[in-house]
Amino acid sequence: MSTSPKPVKKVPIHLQSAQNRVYIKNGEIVNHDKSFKADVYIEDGVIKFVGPSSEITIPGGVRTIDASGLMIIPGGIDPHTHMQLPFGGAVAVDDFYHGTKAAVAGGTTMIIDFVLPNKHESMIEAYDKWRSWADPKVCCDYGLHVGITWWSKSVSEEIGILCKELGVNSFKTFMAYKGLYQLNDSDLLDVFERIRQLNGVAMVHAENGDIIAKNTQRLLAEGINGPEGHELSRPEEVEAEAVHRACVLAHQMKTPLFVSGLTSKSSAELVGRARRSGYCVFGETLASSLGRSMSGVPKGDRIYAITSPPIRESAETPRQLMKSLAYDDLQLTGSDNCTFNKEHKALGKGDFTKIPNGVNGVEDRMSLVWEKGVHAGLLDPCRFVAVTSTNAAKIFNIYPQKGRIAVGSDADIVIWNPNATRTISKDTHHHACDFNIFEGMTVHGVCEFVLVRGRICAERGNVRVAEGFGRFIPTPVRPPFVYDIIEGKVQSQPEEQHEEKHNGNVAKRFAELDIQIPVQEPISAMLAGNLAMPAEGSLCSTPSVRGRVDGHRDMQESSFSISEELDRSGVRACIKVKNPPGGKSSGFW
Ligand code: URQ
Ligand code: ZN
Repeated sequence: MSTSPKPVKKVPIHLQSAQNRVYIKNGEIVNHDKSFKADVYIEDGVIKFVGPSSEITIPGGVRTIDASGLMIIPGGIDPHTHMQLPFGGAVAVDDFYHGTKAAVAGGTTMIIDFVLPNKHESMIEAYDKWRSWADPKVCCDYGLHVGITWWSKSVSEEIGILCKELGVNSFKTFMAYKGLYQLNDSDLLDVFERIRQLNGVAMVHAENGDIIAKNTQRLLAEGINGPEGHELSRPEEVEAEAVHRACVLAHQMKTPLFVSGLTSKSSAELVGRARRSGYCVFGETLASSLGRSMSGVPKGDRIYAITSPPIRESAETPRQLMKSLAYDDLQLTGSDNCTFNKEHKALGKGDFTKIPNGVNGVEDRMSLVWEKGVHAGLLDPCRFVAVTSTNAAKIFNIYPQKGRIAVGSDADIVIWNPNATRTISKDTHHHACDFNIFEGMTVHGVCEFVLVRGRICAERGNVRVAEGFGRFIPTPVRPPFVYDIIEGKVQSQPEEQHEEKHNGNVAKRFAELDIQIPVQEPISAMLAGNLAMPAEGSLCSTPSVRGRVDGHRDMQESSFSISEELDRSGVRACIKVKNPPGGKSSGFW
């Protein structure tokens, strides 16, 4: 048997102008399903090589970045932003330039924003308006969800055109904002049915708008008109009731449902139970709810943190929501970035219903999830990638173009320093807003470099974006990650993901990898070299990827396969569906 090493085929690199070629060496690549050491070569905005340096010859003139001790992760995808949204008598101050500059500064390289038509406004005219706002200004790629704020035959026809011709696959409905965006159950059923017919994804803002209206009337009549009235009008159960109802309505229509902006443990648990009952539902929580609570906030300062659903009072909520992300009761994080200046918020002095709703989050989401998740020992780095990038790419059907470090994927890349810290402040953030709801918070997890389609847009804190460099990214209908569940090919969440089994899984996984991490030792210490990453890399402890029921590679897995020896992705064969959607399940309450 030959003992001499196999001759290694060198990958020829054609000479190109240097500015669009970057080589990243000595880093730890972290995808949602595994992490491993490899170099990355980028050309023309696309990842052309992932592998050991021995397999590639880099000519001179290529920008080389030494990522020793750092992580190479897919750029964040924020599926929930409202740049320059006209709302509550004001216009959000983060326009598509400032908002995407802030996104890039924090390691997010794609946003998915919302077209929100006024009632009786054409969906397509509203879509064209948002495109005219965004296209000339975005510094990173973006997609669009479209809000269904009213319902009629013409709306039904227009969303068909949006799906078939205009690159939209997801539609937001509101159970709150009575008189503005809210739909009743009958319309929600029709909307969900139509979305299913189009192989789209239904989204919902789940709060009971009728209860909110009633409570608001009573609070104002009792003279409670300060910012504290906002959360009093919509306590957690007002969200949980709507979450439950939305899951049942969508399940009855066999429509996949994305519940956006969850703010409480009770709602997250409802989504987890629905998933374990076979419902095709995904849950998102937000930087604002993960990063802080309203506990101990003086009354006068509350006005600046008004958003809907609200940031909750309990200091326990951020950690509870992070655990829900760890257990896969929730699948991803957004920001709901919709920023207003102090003068706008003051419109609601004396009447909390007039405070424009919305806060910042798009710049700090990645660091907050790292700080409260990975550094706190609740998420492993792979799960961090899943909940900040990959799951959004899969749900909205742009994976693996987005959401993965792999040959052929867009070079949306963050070189992440897990142990560096930064202190969040309005004095240093890139938002257009004159305050920051995380002011003074010190967080672990900092971008050393951010590449947007191969262009270095942030380098060691220096942000150099190009207005209009971003592109609109169509989101095609029938995302396999979603519709394989609807069509009964995979289960939305295997039983063993749940909390009491999850902890066992994490301990078992670390034992298998022979990593003795003291329970309270944050995983990022492993990345800091105190605990060596196993040579073969590590598999995600809470896999968010689901293989096909026949055990073959998940169709979602990158078709740009990294050279075989590196790509031993731990795709899991899935468990056969027990209760197909709309089938025998008897509810999940
Ligand atoms: O409710 C939303 O998501 C939009 C209208 C922004 N406002 C907010 O409070 N998040
Ligand atoms: Zn929103």
